[in-house]
Amino acid sequence: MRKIVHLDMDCFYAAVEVRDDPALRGLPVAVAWSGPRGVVLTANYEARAFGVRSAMAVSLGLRRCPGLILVTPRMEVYREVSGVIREVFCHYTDLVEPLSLDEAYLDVTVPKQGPPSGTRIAERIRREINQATGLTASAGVSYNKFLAKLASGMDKPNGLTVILPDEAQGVLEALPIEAFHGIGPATARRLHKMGVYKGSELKSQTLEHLKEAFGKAGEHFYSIVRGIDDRPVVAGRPYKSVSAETTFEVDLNSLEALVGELAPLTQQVEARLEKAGLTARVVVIKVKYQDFRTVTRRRTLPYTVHASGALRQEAEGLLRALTLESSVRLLGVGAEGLIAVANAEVGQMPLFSASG
Ligand code: TTP
Ligand code: MG
Repeated sequence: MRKIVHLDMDCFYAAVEVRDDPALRGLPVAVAWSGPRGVVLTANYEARAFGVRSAMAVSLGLRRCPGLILVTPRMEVYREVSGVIREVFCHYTDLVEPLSLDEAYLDVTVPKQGPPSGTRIAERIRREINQATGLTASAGVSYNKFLAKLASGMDKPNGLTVILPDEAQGVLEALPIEAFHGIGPATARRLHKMGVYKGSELKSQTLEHLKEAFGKAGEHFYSIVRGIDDRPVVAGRPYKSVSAETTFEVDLNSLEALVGELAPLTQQVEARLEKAGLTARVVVIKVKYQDFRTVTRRRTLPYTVHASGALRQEAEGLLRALTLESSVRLLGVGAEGLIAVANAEVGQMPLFSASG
């Protein structure tokens, strides 16, 4: 049986800002790009107590928490801290799969040093991270990735949760389906319509039924609710693409209406690229018609979508070039051709030939 640890820094960007400016300690802080259309990247726990959340408009954050202190992101500092925590991980295993700057899976089945206990290794890693960075991390320990990630979120901040094999079934059965990683709001709504609100109810669905309703994702749901997840921890797996999509409550039937839905999607993609320290050279849009037929359009850019707003502009261009064949139930935006920002910054010139 494998020993998997999922580590996740606590309110990462905000924690770095409070660490570096002690005057902020104890006050509600959000990290956000400035401007009227700014979005909260993250908030500390003081701000979360007022209902301030990641991906929330700054304007709403200020309404919920009038005393909210806004800090501009310092990506280079977050990247540096990210490097430090990755070094700590490597003291224990080379099987480290980063998910973003502040989060990683570790396979510590055969650790390089330390006790042969996933729990005690996770404890040591949390302590070393704290000593090296002054920041806290939460950890989850279990026998697969899905359960380890679930566990790391159960006692945040600064917590450690272990899900043992004989506890997994009970935890999963009691879990509200929204809390299953990979079940988004649209899927959750559909499951609710099927009368499925928690794990035990998901578990009572047949594989055939779930496949019919959700395709390949349905098979995944069938497995994870049984605590089955054979995905290996793949060291340093690079992202191939980053995307965001939304299923509309009511199908849309004009390009204009679709264009109006782009901004939150491109902002999510931009935020995730930023978080991973990546930029992109290929923009993709995806449109799913009411009959589930899907079309995608992509464009390779002669530059990276570094500049804020570039992704939105390009996605809008691709969308406007479409002729809608019927009403649309889902819109997606993706970024591919990903490059580490560190490399892209060497120059604004394309790093690869335009045909690549
Ligand atoms: P998360 O680990 O999702 O959040 P967090 O570390 O701020 O808080 P938690 O204690 O719940 O783990 O994301 C890590 C960082 O990534 C976060 O500090 C800011 C950034 N981020 C964005 O830029 N946009 C987003 O939508 C999210 C969710 C995070
Ligand atoms: Mg985090």
